[in-house]
Amino acid sequence: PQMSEEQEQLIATLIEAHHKTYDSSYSDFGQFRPPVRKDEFDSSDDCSMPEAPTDCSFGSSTPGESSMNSGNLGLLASFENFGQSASNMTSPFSMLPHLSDLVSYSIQKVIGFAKSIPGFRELNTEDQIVLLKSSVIEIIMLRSNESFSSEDNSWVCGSEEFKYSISDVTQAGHNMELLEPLVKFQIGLKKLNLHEAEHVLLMAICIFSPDRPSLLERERVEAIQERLSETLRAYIVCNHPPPSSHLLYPKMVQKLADLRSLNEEHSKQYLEISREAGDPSDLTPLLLEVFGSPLS
Ligand code: 0VO
Repeated sequence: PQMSEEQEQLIATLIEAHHKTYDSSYSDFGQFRPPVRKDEFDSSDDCSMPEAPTDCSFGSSTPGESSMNSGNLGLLASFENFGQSASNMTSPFSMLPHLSDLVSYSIQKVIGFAKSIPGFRELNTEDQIVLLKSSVIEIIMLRSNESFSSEDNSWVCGSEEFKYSISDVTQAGHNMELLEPLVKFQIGLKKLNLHEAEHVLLMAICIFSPDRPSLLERERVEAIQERLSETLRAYIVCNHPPPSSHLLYPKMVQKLADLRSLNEEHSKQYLEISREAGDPSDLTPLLLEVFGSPLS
């Protein structure tokens, strides 16, 4: 098919909306609560106690009792540690505050993107909320592909401190049951080498999924998704040269299926994290609203 003027305009609108809501310089990341990475080679928690105290009034200082002395220091260290853990133990997930802020910030950007998709504002408010709540983690997984590096399997958002490895996400409470398929998904998506038009259309198509539970007007959602899908197919035919265009559309549809399963696993793990998080304020009010609060 040839692309219509309406389809060209739709793509232009989506690309503009994405540019307004995705900052490729990641300049806001410094406003998030700072990332805290636990040292993998030191199992003891940080307790601001010197490794080898020069003066220790508790240690038996009699010469020849050095083995006994180190034993005392071990006990003392764990005792001090224990005393501090009243505040420390409540935060088992050191990366949670930072990643909560990052995802919370991303949710706001995704909402801004969704609102500028033609047809979204015309839906009833209930369906707008249903579509956003059910798709937002999928859109974050899609948009984060822009910072994902298949070289070292991490999300590179500017500086070293905003580079997120698998280990960093496990330090927010997630486990490999999510991270293994998530990283595979990122690698596979990267390999598709999507044009920007295809990337933004995929996100828009994902938001307008007519099979989300409890939609009031599925047909209207379906009609909008149909228009977006038709535009994507026309774009690929007209602008994506072979061989990479080969089976590109069905491969993109498969990515939407992968996202459903990632969404499901994320929901489970999020629920567990929100239960186990020592401090509820490690999360944000927006996260509690979108992904649910354990107290409800
Ligand atoms: C967004 C990233 C995100 C996930 C699972 C990288 C969840 C994290 C925490 C996660 C996994 C919670 C609570 C953007 C970029 C990078 C930049 O491209 C832009 O929007 O963030 C990741 C997040 C891996 C990386 C949040 O689940 C509720 C523990 C999706």
